[in-house]
Amino acid sequence: MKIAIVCYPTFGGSGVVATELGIALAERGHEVHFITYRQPVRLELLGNNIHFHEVHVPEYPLFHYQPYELALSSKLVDTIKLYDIELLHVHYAIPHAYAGYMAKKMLQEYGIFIPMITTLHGTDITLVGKHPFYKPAVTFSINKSDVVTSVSEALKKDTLKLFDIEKEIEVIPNFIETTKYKNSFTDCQRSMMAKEDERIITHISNFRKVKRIPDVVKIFYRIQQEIPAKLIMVGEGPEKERAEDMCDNLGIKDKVLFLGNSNEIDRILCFSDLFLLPSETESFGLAALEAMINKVAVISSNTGGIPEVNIDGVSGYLANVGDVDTMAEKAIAILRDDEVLDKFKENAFNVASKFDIVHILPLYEDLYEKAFKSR
Ligand code: GMT
Repeated sequence: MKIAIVCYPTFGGSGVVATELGIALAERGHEVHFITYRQPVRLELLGNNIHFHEVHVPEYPLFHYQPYELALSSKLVDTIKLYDIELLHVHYAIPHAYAGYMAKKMLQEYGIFIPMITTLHGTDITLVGKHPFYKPAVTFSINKSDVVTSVSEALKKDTLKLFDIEKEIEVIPNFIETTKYKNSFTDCQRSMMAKEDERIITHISNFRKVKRIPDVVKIFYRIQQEIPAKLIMVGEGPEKERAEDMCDNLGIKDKVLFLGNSNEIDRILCFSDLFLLPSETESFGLAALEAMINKVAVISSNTGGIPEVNIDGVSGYLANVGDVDTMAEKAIAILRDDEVLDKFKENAFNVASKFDIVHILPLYEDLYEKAFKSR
């Protein structure tokens, strides 16, 4: 099938899911066309059946806001016509499903009928989409999609609660390619990061408020009072400076490494013992899944879709949002004993394996087939 994928190309779960899905579809013989404003961060290899088309938005001084949706829907029309694309898969209701619907309508003028799949990732629903300024457009875009998917049962429930949805929502979780991890890294450079007797705690995110970065620092502060440990913070975002100041004020700055954005998170996760994800809300928590497949136990909040991924008492522990005391206490319980830690690490890997792409990809392909046939 010839498939167009629209996503946000930056660091962040939805872009990663869209990119990995596109790569896997291309490996299965589909022709995949990414259409977005920049080459997606994890899309390194372009080839015969994997293409990237950049959306350009000309700057015009009269406009206070440059019209990205307009440029995107025009680019969709041109690309779909030029490459005879058969199906459009947009990740994020805002503004992608909205622009996709316009493209669909314009294409009908040329006698082209293309089905649109919309995947909801969370921020488009729980954080931004529910705002009254966007709500009518988001509701409309979801209802006008031919197929709608959400990345967790929790996100499906939130969507149905927040919007008047007439469409069936299919849950297709985030996924991971386990074969990549079977033989794990042979050059896992743990000694560069910590001493032999130190545990390594990791947090990876885009450092937005929703990630509750101060909680990460507070949990680590309590852990290192009991157990020798280092904290590795990966990512960039608005809360990073505050976290750096906190570490300085708490006198732990020599135990915390801020690494910035990384394309090689597996190299960091391979020597990590524990992953912290105390988010305010999280539709799935792809970062936790990526940690788990690298045999890293997880301490997280019990919000949104996280309990569908991190299983309490098995792959780690969960606590209420903001309950840093319980999170620290549970973290220490896992980290204190080698045997306990090894058990949680092994369990984390086993739970993560259930989200292998081999189970998830056919779910998308089935939906594509159905949508294509019902054009
Ligand atoms: O929260 C992020 O780190 C980025 C965000 C995004 O929009 O890309 O991630 C969302 O989509 C991911 C992929 O489906 C999910 O795993 C994340 O949980 C979700 N983030 C939130 O719901 C806050």
